[in-house]
Amino acid sequence: MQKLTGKIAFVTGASSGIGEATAHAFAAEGARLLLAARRTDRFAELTSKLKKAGAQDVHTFSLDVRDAAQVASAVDKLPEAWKAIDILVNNAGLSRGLDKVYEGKLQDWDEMIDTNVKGLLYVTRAVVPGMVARGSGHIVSMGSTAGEMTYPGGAVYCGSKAAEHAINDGLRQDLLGTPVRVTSIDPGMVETEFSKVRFRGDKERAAKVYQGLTPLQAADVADAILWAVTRPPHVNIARVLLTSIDQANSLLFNRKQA
Ligand code: NDP
Ligand code: 8X3
Repeated sequence: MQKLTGKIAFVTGASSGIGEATAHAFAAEGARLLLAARRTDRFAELTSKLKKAGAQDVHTFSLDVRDAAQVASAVDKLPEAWKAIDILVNNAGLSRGLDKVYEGKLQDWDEMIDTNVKGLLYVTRAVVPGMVARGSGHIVSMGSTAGEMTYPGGAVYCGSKAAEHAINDGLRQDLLGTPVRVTSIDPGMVETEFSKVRFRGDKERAAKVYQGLTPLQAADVADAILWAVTRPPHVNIARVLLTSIDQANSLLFNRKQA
């Protein structure tokens, strides 16, 4: 029997990077995948790959996690067969810019806080009551080394991930006495579209982030997520902090000169 046979896993931000890799890891274990993002044009090809990889079924929909009403309605209107969500992966997130706080752009701050903090809360609020009512569930949220240690220019993104840590810990406390589990996955640098998004499509600047070192890949993080959700039901993995061998923390890297 595969580890997640027939389990419904809802992954936000499944159109790229860690979310997409998590969908692949879960597909290989026979999960039923509920995938959401804004760029739904990516989902047709992904769905067919995931089914080939072993997903029992795939249901995709458009979702902007920043829109509280849209989140509540999307979860409420899920087809009956998809309502009993077993695993929520709160993955949708982004950074914008690398500016000093006193020079930062208000639009960038709003986007990061609305997505990484408020969006995570909206999705959690919509999904978790069902888990509590059914007496089973697991919420995995994407934290970061950035939430542990702030780096120059990253104050607001780092603040949003520090907030994720607090919300993750608070949620675990609030769910104590239920069988619902709560995990934060906290990677260091992962090579995804993250830096391209941060620098608004500047590919050269994005590539420099990973220059001279071996970063984590999305599949490495998906592997940690899969591990956390497949522990025995009485085991709650509170946090997993993982970095590549070339990173010690938010500020310390082993970068080879070109
Ligand atoms: P990507 O840019 O590759 O993926 C981000 C995903 O989030 C996309 O699928 C995007 O989909 C989705 N997303 C962004 N905004 C929204 C929104 N408003 N509503 C719905 N979906 C949204 O980056 P990663 O895979 O690297 O990032 C995934 C998570 O991992 C983030 O929370 C990030 O902070 C975290 N993380 C990343 C690290 C890294 O170094 N890459 C390290 C530590 C944590 P779409 O645009 O189609 O909506
Ligand atoms: C993403 C990792 O260090 O680029 O959370 O902020 S970092």
